[in-house]
Order: sequence, then structure tokens, then C-alpha cells
Amino acid sequence: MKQKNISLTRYLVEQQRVDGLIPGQLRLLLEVVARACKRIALAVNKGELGEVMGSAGTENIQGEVQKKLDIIANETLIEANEWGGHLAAMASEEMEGIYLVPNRYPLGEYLLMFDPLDGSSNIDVNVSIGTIFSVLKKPEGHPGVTEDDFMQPGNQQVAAGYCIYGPQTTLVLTVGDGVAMFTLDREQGSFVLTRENVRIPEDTKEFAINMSNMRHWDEPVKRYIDECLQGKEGPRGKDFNMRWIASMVSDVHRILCRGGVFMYPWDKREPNKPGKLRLMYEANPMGWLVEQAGGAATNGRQRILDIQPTQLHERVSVILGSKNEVERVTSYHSGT
Ligand code: AHM
Ligand code: MG
Repeated sequence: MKQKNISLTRYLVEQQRVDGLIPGQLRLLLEVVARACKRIALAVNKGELGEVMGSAGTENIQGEVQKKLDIIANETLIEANEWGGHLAAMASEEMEGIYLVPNRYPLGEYLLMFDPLDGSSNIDVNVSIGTIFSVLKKPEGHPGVTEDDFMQPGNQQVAAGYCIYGPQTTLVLTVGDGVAMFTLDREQGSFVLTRENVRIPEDTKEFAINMSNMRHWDEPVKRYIDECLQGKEGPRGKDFNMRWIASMVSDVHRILCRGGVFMYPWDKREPNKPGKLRLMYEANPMGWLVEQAGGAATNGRQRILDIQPTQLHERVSVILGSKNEVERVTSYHSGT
């Protein structure tokens, strides 16, 4: 499907000019995020050769130990984005509160949220990791920015995507017009369009879940996986395959490329939390990408994109991927 060397810049200019889909400020924002991802890719690739591996000896707001690369990626995204005049504020998995654009820079219309380095347990073992981002418009009608401005459901996103740092560095993007993938051409130093109109097959024989948590799951999830495991002899009448990379970016990327269902459900280990993954900068952007590619994303009871957030670091149960499988797991939750 490779087209004639269309760079990310050209793709965005055409989205702005021809299709009128994105305003100039949003185009700049996406270019700046992509530039930051290129820098993060360089740091990731250095590995042991750079001062980037291992723990930073600090904890983030979620009580997770931060890796050096978590902090480097967070700082890279902030430094790249704060001066351009396209943003009002940012929020990140690695920062407790929102980050206001410093007074010395003009204030823009957008709010940017990110998980700067998702799958960080994979950094030190040289397995694919990524940056996830979500963009909202700052509500109008009042000056300044507060955390409340971020409390918008995922269906209000104006852009979302991720960059995967794997065998290739690939930026995956939606602005509400399908999903496009751009591979980093290191010689050219730019992201080049390599796939457009990505579609997730509606059916699949592949599931992704951390099976070691099986004893903690709720009945509907147990039932679904149990039926998959019975294979040809069971009610599904087909054999299933399992993959779990423990890096949501990589698992979702595989699903966008060849289908599958990904689950990180609520479980009994922390019964008061709805799940492990974060709504605003993990589930919402991934949920929108998956929907834009013809898949589905729910928390078992509700479409992820319709959840009204109440906290920046809110957690959520996640079931996403091939439409028919997501609908099946969701129906098991409602007992149908
Ligand atoms: P992180 O954002 O701190 O890296 O955590 C999120 C990651 C996801 O990428 C992945 O799906 C999940 O945590 C893996 O969790 P587990 O180690 O419990 O399997
Ligand atoms: Mg993450």
C-alpha cells in the first residue's frame, strides 16, 4: 500500500487544506509531537550506550517507580510543546497536576495529554515501547486553564495517536478521518505515510490478556477466556492464539495490523480501582484509534469514549479490538 513518499508534514497540510479537517494550530501541535517522538526514539535506541537505562529512583503519582526514560520522554514532550503557542496546558502520566504553558509563551487552544513512555517495564529488556497522546480543545468562555477543562469524555478528542519504538519507529494517528501510519525514515529524518485507512478485521482468533491474573478476574472475563481456551472443541468452535507484550502500544499496534482483542479488566487485586490502565491518556486515545479502524472499545458495560472523567489519572477497565469479540465480552458483562 506504499504511496509516493508522502511525509507527515504533507499529510497534515493536506488534511488542513484539502479536507479542512484540522486547523493550523492542531497541525503544528501534531508536527511538534511527532518531532518529540523522533527525539524519544533516539534516546530509546541508544540504550546502554546512553544514560537512559534503569530506574530514576523516583515514584510518579500512581506510586510506580519511574525509569530514567519515563522522565526523559516526559521532559522531551514538554520542552517541545510549551513554546509553540498551540497549547493551553498539558497533562501526563508522570506529573501529578496539569502543566500550564509558562506566561512567557502565547496561550493556544488545545490541551495535550500523554503517557510519555508506555510499557516502561519493557525498556530494560529491549522490547517495544511507545508514547501515547490525546488532544482535546480547551473549553471556551473563561480565561486561564484548570484541571476541570480536561474533564471531557474521549468522544471530544480532536486528535489521538501513539508512536511505537520497535523494530521500526511508527507514528499512528487519527484526526477523526480513519487511521494512518507513518514509518520513520532515518535517512530522511521524517515520518513517511506507509498505511492509510487501517481496518481491524471484525473477527479474530487472537486474544491479549495477562493470564497470570486469571484467578482475580470477574466471571464474564473468565467465561470469555475459558471459551477461547477450549478451542475447536468448545462453544467457539475454533482454536485461539494468545499474545501479551505488556506494552499496550505494542499490543494495540498488533491489533491494528492484524486484528485481535486486548483486555486489561478490573480485577480483585485492587477492587476499588476500575482497572489498571488510565482513561485519559491510554484508554481514550487507543479506544478512538481502534474505533476509527472499525473496531470497538468498552469497559465491559459502556463505550470507553462515552465515560465522563472525574479525575486526571482515573483508571478504567479496557476491552478493545476486533468488533465482534469486544461485543461478545461486553454482552457477557450484561448477562446477554
Ligand atoms: P505503564 O504506563 O506504567 O507502562 O503501564 C501500562 C502498561 C501497559 O502498557 C500494559 O498493557 C500493562 O501496563 C501491562 O501490565 P502487566 O505488567 O500487569 O501485565
Ligand atoms: Mg502506560
